[in-house]
Amino acid sequence: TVMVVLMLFLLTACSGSSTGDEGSTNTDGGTIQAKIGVVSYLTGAGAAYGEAITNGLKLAQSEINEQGEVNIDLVIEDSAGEAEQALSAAQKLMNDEEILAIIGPTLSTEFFAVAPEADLNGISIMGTSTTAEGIPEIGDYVFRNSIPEALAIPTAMEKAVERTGAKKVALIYGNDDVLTKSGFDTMKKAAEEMGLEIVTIETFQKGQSDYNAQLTKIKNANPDLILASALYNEGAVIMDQARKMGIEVPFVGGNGFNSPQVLEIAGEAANGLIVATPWFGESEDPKVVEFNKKFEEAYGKLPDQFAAQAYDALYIYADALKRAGEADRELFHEALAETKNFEGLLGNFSFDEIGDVVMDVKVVEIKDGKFVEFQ
Ligand code: 1QQ
Repeated sequence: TVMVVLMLFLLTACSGSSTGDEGSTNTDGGTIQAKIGVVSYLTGAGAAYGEAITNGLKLAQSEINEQGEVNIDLVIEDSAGEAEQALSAAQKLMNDEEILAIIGPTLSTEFFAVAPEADLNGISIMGTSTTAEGIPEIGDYVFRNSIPEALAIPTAMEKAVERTGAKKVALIYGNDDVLTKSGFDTMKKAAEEMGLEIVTIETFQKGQSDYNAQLTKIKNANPDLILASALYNEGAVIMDQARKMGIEVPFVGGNGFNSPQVLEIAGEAANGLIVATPWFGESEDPKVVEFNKKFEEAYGKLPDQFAAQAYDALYIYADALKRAGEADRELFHEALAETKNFEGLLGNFSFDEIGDVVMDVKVVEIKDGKFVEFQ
């Protein structure tokens, strides 16, 4: 009788999973099936961030699924860079019982609207590009694999000051975005701690196209270095207009500048940008070389930091899913939180106790129209 009961149990379990009425705990022939929801900035002024992210995710997805242990279905929603749209997209995803966990949204501004809801619903959510202060602190189910500005910016500033001997700095930041404000707070604090003289602080808003007033003040204050906290669109235009006004000093930027779009928009005016990142595309690490090759074959261009972070993020999810053993939100959450010493494109990665990143950061600069390692 024990055998019969066991067989009946196995039969029901199997038929349950193959017809899909087990919800998110599908397994198919030993392969763990899972649906991951993605909220990404795919249309509008910052769409290149979301394009890179979703391309990185899709490339990882095809490799992971080919390996066969898990099979991931991505359900991708556009947030247009807007907190409200990000929230309604995420709510739609969270209402789907089959969605195991979420990746995104892209901007910290959006993430702060979405992550508390995911946390309340017991759904793990991971930012792959969100670098403002306070992200993992939102809750137990909230993670990121992007380097916080609080770590990245001071690293870039120290290197820049070391090489240039800068004493006077000017600050410029977008005051209507969570990330650009947070990056500014970090810049100001670091400047004070480093004993730098802040000669002026200027602000701008999203979509602004003329920075003449701000840059005139900066030029007159004669800084040795400009600290800029901006997304790529505004940041690139600021650099372009600064160079046209004869401001030649280097810029230290926040994470928003880690996009090839800066070069695309500002061209030669982007020379002299210094920024911290975990990603260096010219690395000879075989994993990076292979990723570059596959990415270029698939999308006709080289990957950037945002693509690499997203690619690693899906592998981190797949790894947690394998350890969870089934696509169950609770088991997945426990396994994800235990991620330690994951070896990705961006090097060795672990979560700390609150779901923030433990990883190394590099400093790069734009020189002769190219991101190179900062010397
Ligand atoms: C944030 C960022 C942006 C640059 C992501 C694209 O770091 O909003 O946190």
